[in-house]
Amino acid sequence: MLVIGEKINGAIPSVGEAIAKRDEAFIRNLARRQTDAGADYLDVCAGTNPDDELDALVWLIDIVQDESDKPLCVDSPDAKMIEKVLPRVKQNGLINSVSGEGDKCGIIYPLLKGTDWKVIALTCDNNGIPETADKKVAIAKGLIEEAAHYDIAPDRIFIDPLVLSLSAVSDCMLSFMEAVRQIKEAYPTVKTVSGLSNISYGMPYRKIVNMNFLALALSVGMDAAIMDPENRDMCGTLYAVEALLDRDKYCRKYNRAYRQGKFGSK
Ligand code: THG
Repeated sequence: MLVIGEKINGAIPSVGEAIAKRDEAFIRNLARRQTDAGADYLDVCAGTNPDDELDALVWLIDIVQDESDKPLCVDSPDAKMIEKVLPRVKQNGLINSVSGEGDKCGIIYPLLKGTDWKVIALTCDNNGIPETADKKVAIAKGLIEEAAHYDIAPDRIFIDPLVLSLSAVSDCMLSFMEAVRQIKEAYPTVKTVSGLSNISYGMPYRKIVNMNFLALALSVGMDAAIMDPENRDMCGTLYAVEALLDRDKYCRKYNRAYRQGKFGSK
């Protein structure tokens, strides 16, 4: 499974502060640590202040790609913002994100045409985030079919079925898993991705819920997670579950990661 390092996100209070102060060393440190921890992509999200988003995102992109060789996951709720900052990115990575809302496809998909950028596609539209698997799958299919008009093959698309919070919607994990299954059945080469922490919103001891979310999502074939690559419990879960699902012959990766100190007691 691919790991998208989540830590460079202005919505995290300490990071938002560092962005406001333009504290370069703080951001470099996050980029370095996530790279050393084995992240495949580094998410960069300027966060909550729309007046400063363009300037902040360009600043983040410049620093992160100077510090790390990892490709970026360019994260903004504003498709026009992604369009503006993309020329600044040196190595093709992952756009986070497109969805069925407004004209996002019309802005984002042309950016991918003729490149090897990949894209995260959220299963939401102008009606919001659907609860049922059927509606998630219908939106995913629409986003994949629309991408084909721009010569974007399904293997460049990571569908994010947007899991809700378990404390509010008690079958949200079941509909998430059913959506992943149906999407993969319809498009065997399409990828799937999720953040790991929405599920436990409003619950105590969130990490136990998040870890088990990862395990169940891996069991239906989730391909990538937006997560903290330095979270030792989550890394342990990831390696153990991949081995349990026979994706790690002779548990070699599990054993190596343990020897490298990626999980286990310190
Ligand atoms: N899907 C897509 N993009 C996304 C999300 C998603 N982008 C934003 C968000 N959700 C994923 N990013 C974060 C970033 C930080 C945290 C949660 C989600 C967070 N971090 C804790 C902190 O830094 O304090 C630490 C968490 C830990 O140690 O595990 O809460 O769903 N496409």
